Amino acid sequence: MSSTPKAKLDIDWSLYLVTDSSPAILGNKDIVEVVEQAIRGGVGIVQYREKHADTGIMIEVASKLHAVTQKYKIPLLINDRLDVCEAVGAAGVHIGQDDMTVAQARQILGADAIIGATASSPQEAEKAIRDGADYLGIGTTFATPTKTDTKHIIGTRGLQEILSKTDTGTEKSIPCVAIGSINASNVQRVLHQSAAGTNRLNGVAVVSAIISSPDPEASARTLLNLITSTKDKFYAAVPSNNPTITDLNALIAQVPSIIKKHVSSSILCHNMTNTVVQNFVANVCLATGSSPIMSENGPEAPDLAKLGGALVINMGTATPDKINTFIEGMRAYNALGAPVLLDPVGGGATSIRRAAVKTLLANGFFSVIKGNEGEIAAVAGSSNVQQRGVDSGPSTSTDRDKAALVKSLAQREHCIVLMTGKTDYISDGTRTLAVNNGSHYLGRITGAGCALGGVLASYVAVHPDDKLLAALAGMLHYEVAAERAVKEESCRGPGTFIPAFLDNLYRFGNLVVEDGEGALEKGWAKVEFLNV
Ligand code: 3NM
Repeated sequence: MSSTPKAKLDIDWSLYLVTDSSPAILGNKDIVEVVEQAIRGGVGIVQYREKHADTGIMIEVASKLHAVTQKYKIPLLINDRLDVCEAVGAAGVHIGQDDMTVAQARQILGADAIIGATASSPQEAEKAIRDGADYLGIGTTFATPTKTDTKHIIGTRGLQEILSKTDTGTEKSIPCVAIGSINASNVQRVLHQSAAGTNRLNGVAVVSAIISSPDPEASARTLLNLITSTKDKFYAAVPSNNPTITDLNALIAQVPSIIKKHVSSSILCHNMTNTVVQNFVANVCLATGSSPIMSENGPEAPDLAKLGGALVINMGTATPDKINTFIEGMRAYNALGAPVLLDPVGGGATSIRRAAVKTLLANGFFSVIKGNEGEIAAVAGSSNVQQRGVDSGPSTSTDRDKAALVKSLAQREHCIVLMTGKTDYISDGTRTLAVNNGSHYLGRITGAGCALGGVLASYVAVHPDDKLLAALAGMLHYEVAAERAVKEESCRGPGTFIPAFLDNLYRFGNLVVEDGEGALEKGWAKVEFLNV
């Protein structure tokens, strides 16, 4: 076997190309040319996969591919066929679950060969690692027409389970790439949602997203840019480089400085919200210190996303057109790693809205998901609360159930989840808090929940390092202002509450700016950590 073109450690796993020469995928293009174009677009490793050709033809194609990959100094692996690998001096092989074992391949090819294995469960992953695999191809992520005999479609949740097992802690952690219907529209979500703590995908493997493309170089470049930007601005709720504050007093002590930062920020709050509440939400944003824009024009989202603010996607009064606009907005903000808040208004009310929630979750990722109990249950897919319109129906869940649901959804979606109600529950998947501030008048006016969404989004944008803390600061700004408003003499009911509330959002924010902690009464934050 000739020398490995690149040391194993040097491989860039971000974008891994698997070939397919069938006419349905390749069309009438030439596979060797397609591979060269893809490498120019940023592919870092190539696997020659051919299930039907004669050995002689395979060796001919493989040696041409080997010449190309050597020219660009990247490794060529051969799917399954050790004989072809040895015949052309390729860098190694990829072994499927139905092929020989990694240990057998290692015996034949030796220590220098790169040997990868397919795994669709934690058990398969653990075995491949024990047997000495150099990397894992994990999936099948989503159903794919490219390979219909796949055993398991595991989704991003299944990837996450496998990734949690690939760092053995003591011995080694090995590179993992996900495979199965991954393309430009879902690659960022796959990277984001599959992460298990700091165990993350090293990249993705694709066939049709590049091989079927009329312009393989451009498709590879687009994919690589999306992958690199997601890795750079990885959107985990709690960044690994930031110690998380887990002491309640220490957490609350940070709140005034975050309110200060927000009040003087004029940070952009981009609302794609429902037609009932637009004016009120814009006024609440202004009163808390953000700068609202109520744009529902999808094509202008990429420009707005560059301005450092946050996007709110509020599903109330949504129509099919608006769902497409939401997707355009979400993609623009996801691409820059900027915060997106989902308010699934009425998400549990009708089958159309439940489907819309699924569509949104499938097309991007959120930093915050907020809603009432029925809405959060609908997002979790565990809806046993039938919503009446946009209000939550009667609940049969205990406080513990609600807190546990919020925490598990936060873990699943890798974001902050807030369930509003008499007690609000908020979690980042690790820390879960109950918040008992606020006023019953907030339940008597329209738009109170929607406006809170706007406030949380811009708070997360001013303090992205700890999104739970940022959202808590936004909630406390909002709910303490409501408490102060009801104490005003002018506040005699829901109608007079609205102006008193806007005044107090503004005045409380300014008071914190001027007096810091001095503005706050003892016990002002009715917050507790929950052990769920
Ligand atoms: N292996 P596309 S799925 C080659 O799950 C292959 O092990 C899979 O093709 C597995 O990127 C797959 O076109 C095909 O969906 C992936």
